[in-house]
Amino acid sequence: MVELIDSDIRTREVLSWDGLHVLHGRMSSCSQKLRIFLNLKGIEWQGHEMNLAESETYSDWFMGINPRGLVPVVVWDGRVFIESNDILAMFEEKFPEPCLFPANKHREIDALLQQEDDLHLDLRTLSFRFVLGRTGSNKSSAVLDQYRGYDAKVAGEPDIDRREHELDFYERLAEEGLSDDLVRVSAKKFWAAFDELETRLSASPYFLGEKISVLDIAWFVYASRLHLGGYPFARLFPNIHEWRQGLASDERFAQEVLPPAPLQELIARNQAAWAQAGTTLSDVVGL
Ligand SMILES: N[C@@H](CCC(=O)N[C@@H](CS)C(=O)NCC(=O)O)C(=O)O
Repeated sequence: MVELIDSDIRTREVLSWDGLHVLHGRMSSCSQKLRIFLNLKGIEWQGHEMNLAESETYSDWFMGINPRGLVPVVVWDGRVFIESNDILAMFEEKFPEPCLFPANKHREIDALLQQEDDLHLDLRTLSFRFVLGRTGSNKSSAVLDQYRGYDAKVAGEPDIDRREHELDFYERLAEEGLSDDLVRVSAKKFWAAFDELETRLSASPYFLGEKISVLDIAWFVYASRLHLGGYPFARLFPNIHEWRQGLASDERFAQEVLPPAPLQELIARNQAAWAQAGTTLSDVVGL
């Protein structure tokens, strides 16, 4: 569990917030996963939406509660938690009903959630290019330098590794954009993961059997994002297609992955233009 200790927390005002607060991003996949989880558990929370396009999570204020500059963050009666998968596990322990981490499957869940976390920057790559239509960086070098330079700690230790990971992504984005080659590398990793998930879904309606688990939530978020980007699930992975559609008919899932109206319009415009130019996700990756 990644919980900040008192000396890590520089934005002291959050220590006096009452109740459960979630700092999140509307289109952030980890935030969507957490919101769906909270919906299924029926847990009440107060939201603080961060604008990722404007790099709000790199501000002094936000870095004072997450030295990694990432959403989601949970502030709960003066305690500050980061890392979405750890946060889900904590809520499972405190709110066991309905069970979303089946007791006998912890090892499998850990492995598949780790795989999901490892694919995070690949999702961002495909998402930026085929959902947001963004091929350049939204973060200036001044913003990145400031982010690198924070003397921020997690559990009292310098925490530069996670930031380096983000910096690599954004610096490469600024220098090289999102080339077809980069997109293909990311899509290949997803292909391998989906191939495995498709097989699981041929044996049962959900990834771990008859009941929805945290894995369905996590992968629903990824599949929904790629669906927005034009990923041809119906043609390539019919079980995943049906499973995603089934979950999307539940408002507790659907409302959290729905892009705001202006983004929906942008996606529709971009998809039409890419179809005409022969540069959709399927065209570029050769799906
Ligand atoms: N391992 C972290 C990853 C969190 C993460 O990467 N969050 C992204 C949004 S999904 C973020 O805050 N990005 C900020 C940005 O790119 O400006 C977790 O699971 O909480």
